[in-house]
Parts: sequence; structure tokens; C-alpha cells
Amino acid sequence: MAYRDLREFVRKLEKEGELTRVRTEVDPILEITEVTQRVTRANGPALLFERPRGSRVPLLVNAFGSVRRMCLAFEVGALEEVAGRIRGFLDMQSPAGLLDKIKMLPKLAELGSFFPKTVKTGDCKETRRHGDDVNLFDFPILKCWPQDGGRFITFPLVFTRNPETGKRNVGMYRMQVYDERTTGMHWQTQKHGAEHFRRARAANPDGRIPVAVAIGADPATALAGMLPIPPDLDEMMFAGFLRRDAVEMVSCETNDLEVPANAEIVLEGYVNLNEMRTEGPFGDHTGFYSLEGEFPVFHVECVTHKKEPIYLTTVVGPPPQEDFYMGYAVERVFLPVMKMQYPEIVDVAMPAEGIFHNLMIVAIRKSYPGHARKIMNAIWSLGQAMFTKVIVVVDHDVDIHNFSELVWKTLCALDPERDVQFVFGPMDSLDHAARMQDYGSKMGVDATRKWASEGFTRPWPDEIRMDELTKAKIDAIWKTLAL
Ligand SMILES: Cc1cc2nc3c(=O)[nH]c(=O)nc-3n(C[C@H](O)[C@H](O)[C@H](O)COP(=O)(O)O)c2cc1C
Ligand SMILES: [Mn+2]
Repeated sequence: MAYRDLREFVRKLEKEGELTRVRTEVDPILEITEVTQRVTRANGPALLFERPRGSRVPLLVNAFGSVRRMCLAFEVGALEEVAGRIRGFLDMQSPAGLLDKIKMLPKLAELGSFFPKTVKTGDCKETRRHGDDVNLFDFPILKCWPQDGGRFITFPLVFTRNPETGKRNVGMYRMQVYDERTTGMHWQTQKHGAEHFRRARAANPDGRIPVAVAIGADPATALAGMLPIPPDLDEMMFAGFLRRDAVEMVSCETNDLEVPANAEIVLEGYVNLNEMRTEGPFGDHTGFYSLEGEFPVFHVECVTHKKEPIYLTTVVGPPPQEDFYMGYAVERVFLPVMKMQYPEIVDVAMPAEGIFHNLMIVAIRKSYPGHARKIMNAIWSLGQAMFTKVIVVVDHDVDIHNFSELVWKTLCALDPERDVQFVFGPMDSLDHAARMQDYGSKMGVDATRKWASEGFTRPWPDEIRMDELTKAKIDAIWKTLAL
């Protein structure tokens, strides 16, 4: 049974010993971050701060900060189960006869049940405030790090519509609070919210677009904003797939957008297409501050929330943080999709230190000359994997989750001048080393065995391994050696 809402997930975490309540008053300005850091560094539990200073609303953080909690969020024993379900749908064959068609019906019915459902009302409407009654400071919004430009909503679901197709998008874009009713809207250049903004602006430069923001929902829905799925594919449909039950959506009070009915808090408003404002700095998941930049502004006209809402947030900073586990789940869950397009891919790893966009290791079953470079180019053109600054491609027999084996075999396989290539393209907005904002160079490292058909005419040595016969002989006398 899918979680009804965030508090049902909180109860589950508590039952599983994965959540601790903090009853002491702690300040959302810096102090909650420091407490959270100490707990996460010790692989500790989710924290429910019951008395954040200056607010009557409790704050939930680190709810997804371990593989176990991500599994609880998706109600699976292992993330591979979610991947397996995706594979099941991707593998669906076109039915040959009537019997095959009948066999497919339950699967199709299941697919149909994932589409979001519009309902009349929901818990997120229990309390409503309009206009001057709106005050974002009612909520315990964090200032995370000392040089942050202010307080930031860090775990929002930002809803917009493609002005041309009317299709919905949901993105997780942080929001700097400027005053009671105004925030920044940090959708980075290549993200879908930013694309909606640009398309609307091209049509009507002085207009505005409606925006709704939901904070906190059942775990699959709350996480859907970070999913790297293609434009115009509905994140709420994907959330329905993840939770195995349709997401119920309700209409906003003041515009034609819809938000999850079970959201803890909803902010409704608009973004002016001719207004930009300085956003940042913000202590980011690179472990450095992302510096000030110009971003659109979100004007809040209406707030609705549950009677006693929980404010869901996360802290980013030097890796690994909570978002590493969210990203790791995405890596595991989407691997079958990558493998469907590129069956030669055996495994993919994005170590925490690479903060997703800096390093991707790919193991492939190489079968033609230049194959490693083909995979690099494929990854640089695959959705948000375009941001990958360094790609290392190795042969299928390297255990890429074993970092020491990976480094050893990669370095042994290299003739650097021959095996490294540079390309230019879009960069992650947070990359502070790129020569320009959002644009720079990337590096591909071909650490596969080189073939004669790739111009390598020397012999390639075998890896050292003892033969089985000798091992068996020594096994037989091992005890007598008393070593
Ligand atoms: C904790 C966290 C914070 C994030 N903050 C931002 C942000 O401020 N701006 C942004 O563009 N992406 C941010 N992201 C990444 C986006 O949520 C992610 O790229 C998502 O796929 C974007 O949705 P879209 O593809 O519909 O645009 C954040 C992700 C996480 C996990
Ligand atoms: Mn999207």
C-alpha cells in the first residue's frame, strides 16, 4: 500500500528505528544544519525537529539519507527491485496471438493505474491564506551555511506548464526567501522550468507564468522533482509508477495548475517574465558555495497547508550528503533504461566525490573499434548526463564499485595522449571551474583494453591469477601449514 502522505512515512521511519525526534529548541539559522551534519557524518537517522526556533511547524530532514531509507521510501527490499519493475515494462513484447494479448492486459491495466488522478479536494487545503496573510516566515526555512545569501526552501516541487504544449513539469529547484511573499526561482539554464520560462517570455516578454510549489508529500511524490526524465514526460506519472498508485492532484486556488492533494504545504503564485533578481550565494552540494547569479522571482499569492504541516527540507554541502542517496537511487533505478538504449553498458557508477556531474564510470562489453568513445558521446547526449565532466570507460570485467580496483586498472590501461579526449558542451550551472557559466570542456578517458583494430599492435598482457589446480592443492594442505 502506497504511503498516504509524508507523516505516514515519518511513522514508518520511526517504527523502523530510522527517525529521531529532537525536542529541544534549535534555530533553523545554521544550528539545524550543524546538528544534521553531525548526525549524517555518523550515518545517523532522519531527524524531526519538533521545535525549530521561531516557528510552530516541525521540520523533517535527512529523511532519505541512506540506502535503507530510500528503499523504505519506495517500499522495496533493494533498489534493484524498482529497476526490475522498469525492465519488466521495457521488455514488453508486442503480442503475437490472442493469448499473448490477454496475458498482457493486467500489465497494461497496471500501467493505466499510474496516471495522476484529479480529485476535488485534499488535506493540503485544510488551511488557506491569501495576499497579505501570506507569510513564508511561518515556516522554519533554513539558512544552511554561514555565507548563504539568506534562507532557502531546499526541497520544493516546482510545478509549471509548458506554454506551448500545456504539459506539466515538476522540478526540484531551491528557492531563496527574499521576504514574506517573495522568493528566488533557481531553475538552472538547461532545466525544464527554465525552458518553460523562456518559451513564455518569447511569446509575451512582459507577461507572467503561473507557478505552484508543493513542499512535502508521500516519499515517491516528494522525490519526483529530482528525476532526470525527458521534457513533457509527467513526473507525477512517474511518481505514480514508483508508489504503485496514482498520485491524487487538486486544483490550485488561484491558477489552473494542479498540486498533489496530500502535500504538506502549497505555495501558489507567479513568475514575472521580465523580472530577475540576484540569487545566492548558497552552500551547495559541490561542497563549495554557488556564487550569486541572476534568476527569476516567485511571487506568492496564496498558501494552503495541512492543519499541522510538517516542513520537509534537506541540507546540501560537502559530499556525501542526503542528496547522494537520492542520486544513487536514481542511478540504480534508471540503469535499465540506459541499458535498453545502450545494451553494451554493463554497469555505471557515480562516486559521491564526483557529485553526480563530475564523474561517471561506465563498464562496457566492448565489441568494435572506438566503442568506448561511442559510449562517451552517447552519455554526453543523454538528458542530464550531458553535464558529466569526466567519463571513464572500462571493460566489463572491472568491478567499478570497487574504487581501488577501478583506479588500478584504469591507470594501467592508459596511454594518456592516445586515450584521453576533450569535447566542449553544456556544463552544470554549479561548475565553478568552467571557463564560462554553463559552458566548458569535458574529458573522456578510454580505459578499455586496446585492440589491433584500434591501431594497438603490441600484445596486451593477461591479468595475474593463480590457476585452480594449484589453489586446490594448497587448500588441501592449508591447515597443516598452520599459517
Ligand atoms: C536537494 C536538491 C536540490 C536541487 N536544487 C536545484 C536547483 O536549485 N536548481 C536546479 O536547476 N536543479 C536543482 N536540483 C536538480 C534538479 O532537481 C534535477 O536536475 C531535476 O531533474 C530537474 O527537473 P527538470 O528536469 O524537470 O527540470 C536539485 C536536486 C536536489 C536533489
Ligand atoms: Mn522535467
